[in-house]
Amino acid sequence: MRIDIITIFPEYFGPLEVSLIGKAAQRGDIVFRVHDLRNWALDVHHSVDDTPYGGGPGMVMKPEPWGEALDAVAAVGGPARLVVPSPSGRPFTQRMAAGYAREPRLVFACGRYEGIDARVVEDARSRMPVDEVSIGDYVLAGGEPAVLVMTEAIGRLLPGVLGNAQSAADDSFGGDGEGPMAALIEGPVYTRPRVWRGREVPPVLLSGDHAAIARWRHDSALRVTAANRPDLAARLAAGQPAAPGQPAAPGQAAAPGQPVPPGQAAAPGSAIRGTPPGE
Ligand code: JD8
Repeated sequence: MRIDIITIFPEYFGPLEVSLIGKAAQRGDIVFRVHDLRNWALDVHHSVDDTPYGGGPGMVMKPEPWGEALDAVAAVGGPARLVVPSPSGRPFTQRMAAGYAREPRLVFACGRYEGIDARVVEDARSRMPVDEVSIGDYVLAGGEPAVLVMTEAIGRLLPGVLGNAQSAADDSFGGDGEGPMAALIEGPVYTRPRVWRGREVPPVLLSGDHAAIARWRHDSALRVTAANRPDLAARLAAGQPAAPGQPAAPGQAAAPGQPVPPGQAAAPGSAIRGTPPGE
């Protein structure tokens, strides 16, 4: 798969050389091309932003550099889907990550400031499929961190990138956003030593009884899902383990989750895997 990224901060994408994704890129399983938008800012000052029509705070990204950049990037490397991170986009889900992992080519357009002049996406839609996507309900300063998040979620689903295909399927939300784990988040995990600071690993995990272990893990997953994700638990109870946050149809909002009553949510960090030493 080929991934092009257009940004005013190419240095932001250093992390793509690290870890699982970095190794996949070294092998050529993913080809990353990071482009500096200013290469297409053709005025003397290489400006990429201007004041918003209608007034208001901040600056808006000018359409001309984006138009030139997208024309140039789309002209090489075969047909592509354009993905534009935006706080007002459709929610990015595991199901979308799985769909993107099957595309031969993605182009990500990273906005900054108050966003990109809306005509850029309109214009691009006349030539290629375009998705405006949000990675969550919080406000970032630009699209770059969203692209790092999405490329990691996509990259680890590519054939050969994750050592063990089963580990993707067993993930929270499941490998493709379908299947039995689609609406469950994972329970706690343990490694040696068996007793650490007086805390024992649940004995069932040492029992060798694989059916009992599978039951325990499923129960743990249900418990953590109920405590931390009442929205997912409600879907499970209704017998609709659909991918979370997935709208029924494009442009239609997903069903809102129930808020967590104070005191009902698990304590911060409980049953959530902490950072093991050396990572
Ligand atoms: C792209 C500019 C910042 C957006 C004013 C300051 C995604 N889940 C997400 N939250 N925020 C973004 C996101 C934010 C962005 C840009 C993505 C480009 N900003 C602007 C408009 C309002 N802020 C995002 N994916």
